Parts: sequence; structure tokens; C-alpha cells
Amino acid sequence: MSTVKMILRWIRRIISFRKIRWPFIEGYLTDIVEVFHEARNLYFEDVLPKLTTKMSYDEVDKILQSEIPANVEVGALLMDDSYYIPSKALFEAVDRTGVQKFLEYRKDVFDCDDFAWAFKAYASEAFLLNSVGFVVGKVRMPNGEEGLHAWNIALVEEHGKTVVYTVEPQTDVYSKGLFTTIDGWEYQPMLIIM
Ligand SMILES: [Ca+2]
Repeated sequence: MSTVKMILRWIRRIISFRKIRWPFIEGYLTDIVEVFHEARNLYFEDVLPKLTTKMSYDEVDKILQSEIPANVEVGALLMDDSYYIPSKALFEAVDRTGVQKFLEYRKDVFDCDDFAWAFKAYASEAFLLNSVGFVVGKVRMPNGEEGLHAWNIALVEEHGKTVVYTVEPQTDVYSKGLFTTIDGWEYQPMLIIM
């Protein structure tokens, strides 16, 4: 456990032990969060177009389809008319601060699918980036066993080209391609929602 997490845990323990209430802060919390969001949105609405490449639905669909091997069927459910593609460096910054990194695995209630939804939502919510996708599919583990799994993909600009990265939000490792291997696990998408 990181030091930050440990300190936060102790603060939580002290608060619950002493039943401390902060009515003043609680009353203004919504306002504080709203101001923060408003400032951030103003910044990103101005800065984002300069930091990203805008792609149409058709262009994104074409890139995804080009990554799908012949005779394999993958559903690609694209929800937007256009997508904002960040540089690899910007994507790495989004990933580094991602909300999923501060959450712990909990069976069913916060497992693979929840990590993947959280990171997808975080990219949109915190950076106005809609080019992170939620993926559900199969993984083949190093021992040959197969299981259903959920993870993310990200479209990024790399050397002047838009490429797909597979992202494992639970371990924060990513690998180029839609069908790819991370830590010996073979990722086989069945449905992409982006
Ligand atoms: Ca779940």
C-alpha cells in the first residue's frame, strides 16, 4: 500500500472514531467541486482542440476494423460523431492520474468491468477525451485457461499516425494493438463501446 493511501486510511479511522463532522465544509463542498469543474472545463475546451486530432466516426471505425483479424467478429459500438485523439504523451498523463489507480479490487462490486468503466468515464469527465473505449472479451491466460474479461482501449497519435492501444486498467500496463498480449495474457475483444 502506498504511503498516501495509508495516511488517508488513518485520517478516515480518526474521523470515524471521533465522529468529526465538518458542517461548514460539507455545506460548501458542492460549490467547491463545481468551481473546480467549471475552471477545468474552460481550460480543456480551449486547450483540447490544440492538443488532439479530431477524427470522424467513419475514420475511427475504419481504424478499429483494420485491427480485427479476418474471420473474427467484434462488435464496435461507436457512440459519437467525432473523436478527439490525444498524443501518446497526453494519454500517458491521463492514465497516470486516472481514478482507477486509486481504487481497489473488490469481487463483483469493483472488478475488471468496473475498473474499465471507471477509466473510460474518467478520461471523458476529467479530460473531455472520448477516445478511450470499454472492451469486453476473452483472455487466454498463460496456463491456457480462458475467461471473460473487461478492459480498455485508447486511440492515440504516435509518429503522425492514429494507433490503437490495449490498456489493462487494473495493472496500468498497455500494449499496442487491439488483439494483443499483456503479461502473457492474450486479449481477444468481443465488444467495444466507445
Ligand atoms: Ca463488476
